[in-house]
Amino acid sequence: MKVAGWRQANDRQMMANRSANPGDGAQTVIGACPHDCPDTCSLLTTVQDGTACAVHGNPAHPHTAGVLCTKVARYPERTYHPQRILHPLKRNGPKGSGQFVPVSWEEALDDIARRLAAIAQRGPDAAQAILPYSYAGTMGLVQGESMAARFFHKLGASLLERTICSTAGGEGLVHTLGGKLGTRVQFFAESRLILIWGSNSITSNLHFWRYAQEAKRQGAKLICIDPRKSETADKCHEHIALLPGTDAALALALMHELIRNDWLDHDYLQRYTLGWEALRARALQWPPERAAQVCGIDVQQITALARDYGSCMQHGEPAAIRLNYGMQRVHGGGNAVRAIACLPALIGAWRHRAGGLLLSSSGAFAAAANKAALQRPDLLAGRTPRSINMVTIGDDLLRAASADFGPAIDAVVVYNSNPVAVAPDSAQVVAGFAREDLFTVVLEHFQTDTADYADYILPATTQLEHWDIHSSYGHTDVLLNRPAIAPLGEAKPNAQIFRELAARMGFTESCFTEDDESLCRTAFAGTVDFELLLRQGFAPMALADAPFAQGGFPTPSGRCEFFSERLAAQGYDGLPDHVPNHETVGSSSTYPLAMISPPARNFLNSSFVNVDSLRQMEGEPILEIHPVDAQARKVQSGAVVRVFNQRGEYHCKCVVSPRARPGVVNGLGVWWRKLGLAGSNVNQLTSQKLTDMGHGPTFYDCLVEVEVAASCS
Ligand SMILES: Nc1nc2c(c(=O)[nH]1)N[C@H]1C(S)=C(S)[C@@H](COP(=O)(O)OP(=O)(O)OC[C@H]3O[C@@H](n4cnc5c(=O)[nH]c(N)nc54)[C@H](O)[C@@H]3O)O[C@H]1N2
Ligand SMILES: Nc1nc2c(c(=O)[nH]1)N[C@H]1C(S)=C(S)[C@@H](COP(=O)(O)OP(=O)(O)OC[C@H]3O[C@@H](n4cnc5c(=O)[nH]c(N)nc54)[C@H](O)[C@@H]3O)O[C@H]1N2
Ligand code: SF4
Ligand SMILES: [Mo]
Repeated sequence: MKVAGWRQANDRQMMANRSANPGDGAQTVIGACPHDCPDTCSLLTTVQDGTACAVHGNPAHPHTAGVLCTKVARYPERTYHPQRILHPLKRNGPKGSGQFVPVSWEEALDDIARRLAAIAQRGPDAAQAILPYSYAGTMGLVQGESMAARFFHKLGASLLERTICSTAGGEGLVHTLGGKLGTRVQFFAESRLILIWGSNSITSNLHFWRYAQEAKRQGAKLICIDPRKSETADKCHEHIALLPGTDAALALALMHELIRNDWLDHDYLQRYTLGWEALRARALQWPPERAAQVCGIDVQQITALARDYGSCMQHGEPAAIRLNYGMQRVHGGGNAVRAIACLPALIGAWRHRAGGLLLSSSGAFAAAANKAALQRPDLLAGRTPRSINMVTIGDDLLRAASADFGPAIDAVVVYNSNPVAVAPDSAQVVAGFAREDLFTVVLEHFQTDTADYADYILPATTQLEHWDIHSSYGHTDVLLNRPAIAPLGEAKPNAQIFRELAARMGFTESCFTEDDESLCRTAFAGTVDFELLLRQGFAPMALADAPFAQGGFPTPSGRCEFFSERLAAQGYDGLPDHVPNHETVGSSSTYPLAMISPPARNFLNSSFVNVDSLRQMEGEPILEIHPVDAQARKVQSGAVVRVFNQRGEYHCKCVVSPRARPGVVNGLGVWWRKLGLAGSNVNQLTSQKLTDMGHGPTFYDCLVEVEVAASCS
């Protein structure tokens, strides 16, 4: 088999990567942070005698500036974790019991290939009973969707709608600005007013926060718009604690005030936007009094925010908005992003490089990245498999075959994801993965909640052990990751595992033998200088400073589309509007509290929960509750509470705190279920209902009730 020599080749490459550091014998290897974080840091790994001793931020990379977050500063602790999976494992107990025995790679891969082939050979399109389930455990283009996508395309497996994070906002942005594009992150340092909207930047976007702090030092005003009084809200000049899912109402009321006071850039509106008259009429239906009621905030907070935002550009001072995905995990998430994305055009903020808005910069790489070359959709050869939405995996694993659905899902191959912990409505997800007749393969570093349900766990390499190449959704540089150490134990890169499975399935196309370094070269071939990446680890994309200073929106009309013909043609309202939550506060007396579950600072989704030093910093799974709501329920800080709704119950420690606003409780982080207090996490309560656009999840659109747990009262 051609692929057999991969490890020796990898070792040779790794040795060549190290730049000698004379004196102490240590070497430094340049890499990239693989995690699902907008910052995509450039890493420097110190290697001594084949062991990675430390990982630092690369001072030469402007966005990283030598600084890493607490989590990845502990990457060696995660990599050399005593519970790292280093050998293939085969289940030898009931499903979900977590009992496994080591097996050889030969035995594991032979059996997996045989079982997948048996499903695929049942008949035409039968391979759709096989589902790949993957997300952003690594954001790398190679260990993400390259060889894996080729494998599943050739097989004709079901496609996966990768919707679990950002599709609602992504669609909202695309239908307004034309792409996932916006203000370049470094120019926030020159802004005079920054709205940090649905983003706890200190936790989830630290390197943006550096630029915001620089602006603050230069006299800029920072305003945080977030139901939770987050660590970022603490450091801003103002905090607007609106109810979850009411951002579009706030944005429309801001427009109302901009119109009423004529804080508008009429020239920009006339030249570069589409549908202004219609949006104007819509916004005039949203006086601040109406929005204040919907948002659960004071009228004056809205009028003051409008004055700050509207008067800025009147004085020639740029105002910029940092949106993050936190505010689009509700029913109206797509509309909310659309409404907010209209605002900069009203005041002409795009004219300045430090004005405008940033939700995601990933569109900057769209033209340069050779995704089709990496993923080879042509291997489908005319077949059009169904798509399964990763948000509704709970229901879909339990669905029987039907004309509508197609075959039942009989096999799942999970990589770069932990669905049993991160997908909504855990009761259904767990029941699905617990099916004795479901064949489940999990490629992992650790025995996660999902791996517990596997038939086979295959040991995957970490970022220190493999090649990869990265774009970013926070900045606009491409980064290369070189392996710093040899794979631990018998671990293999995802791409290698799929190469070896492809060989066993008899896939003979030459694309199934392309090695990882070559895949890295393929990713940006012809657009990014690979030699530069090899030398310094990062390469900036060539982009305009102020993308929409003179219009040029990549929408069908070339304008900022307040009104979207494309959305109207799909049966949507062509204008942004406030779309109430599925589970609106006040609509249920049984479950009167809204629960949001934003990221914990020391975890990254469910990654790092098993790293002891980081878990110790987080302490225990907690629920923040406002003193008034706590008193009404006689719960005190430190008590174990039962948080419950029609979908299930979750036990955690209660923290009575003004970080929670009245009527809203905050369950922080996606804990591993088995490391929580009673074997579950917040997703026991969240629903599989979808967003208005993009088929996204509604994690923060969830009503609950809270009481002191019986065992502790
Ligand atoms: N430390 C850490 N960093 C992370 C992550 C992590 O888990 N931990 N996750 C990573 C991932 S996957 C992503 S997608 C990115 C972005 O991840 P996001 O999930 O966008 O993370 P945050 O920036 O914390 O934004 C969430 C903020 O939105 C607030 N929020 C919740 N509902 C609403 C609402 O309806 N309206 C408004 N205005 N605000 C609301 C929350 O209280 C929270 O402070 O961050 C990444 N970075
Ligand atoms: N309640 C609630 N739920 C949420 C969220 C929330 O805010 N609240 N956030 C949502 C969001 S924004 C997201 S993006 C999703 C994230 O969901 P996921 O993308 O599933 O993220 P993680 O939980 O970090 O799980 C990633 C897994 O991939 C593994 N991994 C990492 N690198 C590799 C590799 O190279 N190879 C292999 N085989 N495995 C690897 C890690 O060990 C880890 O177990 O969760 C969502 N779930
Ligand atoms: S998780 Fe984010 S902040 Fe931390 S090292 Fe990675 S890219 Fe940088
Ligand atoms: Mo995410």
